[in-house]
Amino acid sequence: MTLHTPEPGDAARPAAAARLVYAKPDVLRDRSTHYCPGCGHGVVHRLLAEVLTELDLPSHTIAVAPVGCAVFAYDYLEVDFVEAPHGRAPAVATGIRRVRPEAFVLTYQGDGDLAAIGTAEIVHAAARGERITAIFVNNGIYGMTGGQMAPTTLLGQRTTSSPNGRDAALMGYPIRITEMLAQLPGVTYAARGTIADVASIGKLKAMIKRACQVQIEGGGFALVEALSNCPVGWGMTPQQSIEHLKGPVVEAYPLGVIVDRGATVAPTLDLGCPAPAHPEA
Ligand SMILES: Cc1ncc(C[n+]2csc(CCOP(=O)(O)OP(=O)(O)O)c2C)c(N)n1
Ligand code: SF4
Ligand SMILES: [Mg+2]
Repeated sequence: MTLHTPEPGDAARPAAAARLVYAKPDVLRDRSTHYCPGCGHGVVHRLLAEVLTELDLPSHTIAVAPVGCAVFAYDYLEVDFVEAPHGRAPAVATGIRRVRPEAFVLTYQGDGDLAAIGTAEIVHAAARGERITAIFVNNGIYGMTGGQMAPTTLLGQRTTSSPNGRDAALMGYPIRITEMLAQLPGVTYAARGTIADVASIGKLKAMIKRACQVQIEGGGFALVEALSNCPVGWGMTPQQSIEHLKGPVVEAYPLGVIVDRGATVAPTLDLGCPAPAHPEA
């Protein structure tokens, strides 16, 4: 990025005004996205681009794109991508890990993708302690297909397939899948953040960075859930959706680091399980 260098007498632009406050990382392509106004996916893309750049990872990265609104992530992030069928990103990433042990392997999935059709894949990739960094964008709905109920949909939430609100007796309870996965010994790191406000975005970035560092340091499975919004699917303005995110959504899905077993520490619970071996680390 070229900065304006003030000339003597350039009163309109004093030297202090040329201080660089923020620069878009090159890995975030300079193009507009297909996301709806106010959608949180773009924020998560930016954080990923920043973290990959700060850790010097872009040229080593093989990412796996989901099916869902983020299906075009490969068009926005300048890293190698493989497109997985709906829900199968962890399985595809496992294959990449097997054949490219030196690569930095990243998955990006929505909640329909990860917590519904792909439940088996995420559970078993986590249980195997795959050395993968998984980004899970939970907006509590199937955004791409028209706002149907997902496993993560809040009780009482109206969706196109729960028009009277999600009823536990009929439709079951929301799944806190990150807490479920965190119990598995193969999971080195699991955390939940949100894009709801500036301070939270900073914390979410730190979580994503930690999840990437775990992989670099040879740890097991690392997962970051990003609570996000879907103004269109929620039937709200972007501002209303952010207020909803900060209120009922965060209440249902508490923020913070759920587990950090340390990259080099053998992850064990009271299950008598040995730590997964990562000979390539
Ligand atoms: C095997 C298969 N089943 C169903 C679909 C239809 N489908 C596409 S995206 C999607 C849901 C996406 O929701 P989510 O993963 O939460 O992503 P979001 O759009 O909310 O970001 C579904 C059900 C599909 N493409 N492939
Ligand atoms: S439908 Fe929802 S998740 Fe998809 S782009 Fe629009 S706001 Fe984002
Ligand atoms: Mg979703």
